[in-house]
Amino acid sequence: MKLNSLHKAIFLIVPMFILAYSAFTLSDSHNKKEKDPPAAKHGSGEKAWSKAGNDKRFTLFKAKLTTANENMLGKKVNPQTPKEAVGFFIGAYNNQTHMLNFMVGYSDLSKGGVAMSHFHMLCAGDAKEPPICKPGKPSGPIIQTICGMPTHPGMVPDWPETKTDKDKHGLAKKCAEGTSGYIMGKWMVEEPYRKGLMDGKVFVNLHTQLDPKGEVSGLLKINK
Ligand SMILES: [Cu+2]
Repeated sequence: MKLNSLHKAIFLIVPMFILAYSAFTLSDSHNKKEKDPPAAKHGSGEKAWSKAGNDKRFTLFKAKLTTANENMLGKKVNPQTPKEAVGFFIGAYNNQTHMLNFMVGYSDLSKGGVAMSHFHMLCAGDAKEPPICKPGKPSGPIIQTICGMPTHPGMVPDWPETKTDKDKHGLAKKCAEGTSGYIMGKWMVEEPYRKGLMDGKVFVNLHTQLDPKGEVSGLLKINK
C-alpha cells in the first residue's frame, strides 16, 4: 500500500531528524545551563525519539495534515485535489529557548506541490486570545510563514498587519519542489503564540496552486 509505505518512511526518517535537531537545540547559546551532551546523541532513531520524549526540556508535537482538516474554517478543497494528498508534521519544542525544530513531510499533493506554507492560529473569537485573533469571530490568521509567501494580495486575507516584511519571507525562502517531499525548519515561537501552541490551537497549512486557501492542514498536538 502506498500510504503504508509513506508512513513507514516518514516514521523512520523523522526520529533521525529529531535526533539531529535535538542536538542543535541543546547547543543553543540562549541557555548556558545546557552544557550536557544531548541524551539522545547515541543509539538508534527510535531511542532518540523516546528519550527526547522523556526529556522535560522538550515538548514533542505531531500532526497529520489532511484535506478533511481544511474544512476546519469552512474551507473546501478543489474537487480535483488528489484523494491521496496527505502530510505529517513533527517537531520538538524547547520549553526553555522556545525554539520549535520541525519537519513537514507530504505526499501526493496536486500539481506543483507546496506553493506556500504557514503556521496559523485557530481562533475561536473569544476575548482571551492573542491580539492577532479577531474578537467575536472565528478565524485562522497566519502567525508564521514556513515557506513561500502570498503571491498576490488577497490570496491570504488574514495576513497580520503587525508583521514586518522580513517576517513575511518565512523560515525557508522557497518551498521544496515536487508533489511529495519535506520541509525542515526552526521557529522561535513568539510569546503571544506559546499558549496557543500548548493548547493545540496552532495548525500547519500547505497551500498549492490548485488549493490556494490550503490543500492539507492539521493541528499540532502534543505527542504523549
Ligand atoms: Cu497559510
